[in-house]
Amino acid sequence: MKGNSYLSTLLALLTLVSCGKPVSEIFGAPKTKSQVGIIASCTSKADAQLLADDLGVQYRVINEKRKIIEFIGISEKALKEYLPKAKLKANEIFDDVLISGDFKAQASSTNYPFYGAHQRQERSSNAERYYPHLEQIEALSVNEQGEGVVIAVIDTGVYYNHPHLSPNIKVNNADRHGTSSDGRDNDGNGYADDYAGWDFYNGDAYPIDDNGHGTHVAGLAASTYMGVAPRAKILPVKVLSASGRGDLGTIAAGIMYAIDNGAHIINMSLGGSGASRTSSEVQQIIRNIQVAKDRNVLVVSAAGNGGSDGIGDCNDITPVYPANIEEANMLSVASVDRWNNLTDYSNFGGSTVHVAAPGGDYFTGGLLSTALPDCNGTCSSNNVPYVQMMGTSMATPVVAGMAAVLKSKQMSNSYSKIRNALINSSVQESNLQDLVVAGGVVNLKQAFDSI
Ligand SMILES: [Ca+2]
Ligand SMILES: [Ca+2]
Ligand SMILES: [Ca+2]
Repeated sequence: MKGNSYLSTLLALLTLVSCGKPVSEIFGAPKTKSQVGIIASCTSKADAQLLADDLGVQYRVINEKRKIIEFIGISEKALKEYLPKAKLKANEIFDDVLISGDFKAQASSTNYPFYGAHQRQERSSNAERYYPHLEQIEALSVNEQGEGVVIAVIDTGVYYNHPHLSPNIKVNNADRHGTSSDGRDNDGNGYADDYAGWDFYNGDAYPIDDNGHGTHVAGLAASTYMGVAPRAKILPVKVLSASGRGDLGTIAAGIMYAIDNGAHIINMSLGGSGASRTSSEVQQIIRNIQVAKDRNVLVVSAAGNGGSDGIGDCNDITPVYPANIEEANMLSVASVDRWNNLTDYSNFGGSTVHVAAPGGDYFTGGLLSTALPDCNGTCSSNNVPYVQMMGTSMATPVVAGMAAVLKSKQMSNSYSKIRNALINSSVQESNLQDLVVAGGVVNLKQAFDSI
């Protein structure tokens, strides 16, 4: 019988291994795409080694504690055929993340109302398969989901009618959109008809995303389906143009709006190194972040993607704003790959970049998250576009979502308590010691247990 013969093969190999057969384990991140393998969950590292030896392939331990192993030099199909025989858990093989490609930008001049929440779709039951970053930060082993917490996404806007985002949009019922709008500022907050956030770039009440960046960011933090905090609310604040550009003054205004309209956490996946700290616009942002601090709001900012050459720079030497604003409520985020190595593009800084989180890499692709629709305005509820993107822009909302979960555990948790928990509970990595203050990669389970 096949099963028995395999069992004996395993036993024979066990002997061979104990007699000093060369191990096939490899260390370090891949250098080329061909060195990227298939991720599987094994019952133990010893099993993985037996399997790799038997198949004549190499393996790399991605997370020993959680027994996540990468097999290099074998197809997913072959591994799937083999794993059940080896009594490993074949159902936990990851694909390289699915779905990528084009998304269509909408015309920035068009105002699409928020037309109401879709039926909530809970987090994907096989989230670790398509959203491996959730597994990487151990988000799936924490039951708290960010309920009651508001994350302001200060970005290119948010496609708030996406079925996996619309149930989580923070709406202002005093002011209304579309046919219910009256052109008046009914709640007296200074913004007429700001039902679903505000568009500071175009100066209107419809912060719909005309780029795609902000929608992707919002989904990583708090999509109902794959967000780190799938029950947190998203406050859309558009400060960047359809091409992803903006100015610091507009961003400063967006920060103030977020503070005044219920944000507990502000996500800023934006920044630049051109500005001087003494410029009036940077000073304005500093003042607004100080106001956020007084109101107990945590600000999570992208460390940056290496400037014009795309190779990560040191923020200790070349400051990026707003990430480099040294206020106690600022948390600056670098990006690591699937193997917890700093990505080539990510900025770093042993004293100015605080934490590192998964942000996608060139070998395995970007993080998968919500995208703009390929229809206009009100799309059908089965139009659920997704796209991959990579950058510190993606690592940042992963951390913002984690902060929301830590906040919802106990709403009285202060920005400093949350920030310290994220830094101090990071999984230590020797190669990140001098690159980020935390010396490792954020981990939601550990942060959650520590707070
Ligand atoms: Ca208003
Ligand atoms: Ca109104
Ligand atoms: Ca608009």
